[in-house]
Amino acid sequence: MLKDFTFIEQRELTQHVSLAKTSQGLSYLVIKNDAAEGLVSLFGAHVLHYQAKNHEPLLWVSHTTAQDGVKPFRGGIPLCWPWFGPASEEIGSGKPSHGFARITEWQLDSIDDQAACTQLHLSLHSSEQTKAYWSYDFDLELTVTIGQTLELALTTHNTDQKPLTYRSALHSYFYTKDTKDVCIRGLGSHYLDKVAKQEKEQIGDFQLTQWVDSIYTQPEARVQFTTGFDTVQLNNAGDNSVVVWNPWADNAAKTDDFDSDRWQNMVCVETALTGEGTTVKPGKSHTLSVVMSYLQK
Ligand code: TA6
Repeated sequence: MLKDFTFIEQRELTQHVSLAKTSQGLSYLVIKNDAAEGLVSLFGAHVLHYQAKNHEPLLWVSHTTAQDGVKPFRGGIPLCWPWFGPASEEIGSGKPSHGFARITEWQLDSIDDQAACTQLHLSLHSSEQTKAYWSYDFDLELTVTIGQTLELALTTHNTDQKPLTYRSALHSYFYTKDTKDVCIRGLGSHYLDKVAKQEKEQIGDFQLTQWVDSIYTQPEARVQFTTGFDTVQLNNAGDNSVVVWNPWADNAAKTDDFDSDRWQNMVCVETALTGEGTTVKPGKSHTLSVVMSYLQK
């Protein structure tokens, strides 16, 4: 389990899931079943750790991440919702980057627990607190399935009387051996290079050689990448883009919760709903999901 998280108490909920608390008062779900182990914070419904038997950890978490229930964790799978990046003028200035789902306490609704597969059901419901950020009524559900694969499904239910448009990303930080080991395929050809501030065409597979912050707008449903430990496949659904990010040395050094000496050991490959996002009619729902699996060596 992640050595950066020290629990002062732990209580069994099911055969493979316990509820742990830290001295900062945050609650975490610790999962250990026959196939894998995982760690999910109720703050932000944030998957922080997943490690399948006979594999390295899949996710990267900064050793200097905040754990204060105010700042979002740095690493794992932050849930960017109901917007991606800075809030638009329409939403209003001064709102948190990547939305408020990752900085809000979620509730655990239920656990489906089997020997080699544990499914957590978490939810976040509109409230006075959320309406300070975003005026809509909504129910947001996250299902996390921990087994030989890691699956996340984020479902937005529009319980308002008017259509809502949202953007989102399962902002996954993957653990890599080194930048030179990263090769990504299935991103499609067109992307928005946020570093160069240009639209570009991807020629061949993606190699990680410099600061990258790119939104691929025509990805295939299956994106595959190498980490130096494994070849990982993402089966994405409900998305309209995949975001690739690595801050590189200078930006990592300038970010206090980002390890300045471990930026070479991560790459973000994000299942995302960016640009126009998607509009959900009153009473309807939309799901953004990813299945993460290992391809045989
Ligand atoms: O997904 C890439 C990105 O939008 C980058 O621009 C960078 O800001 C990254 O997300 C991390 O954002 P955060 O708010 O978590 O520091």
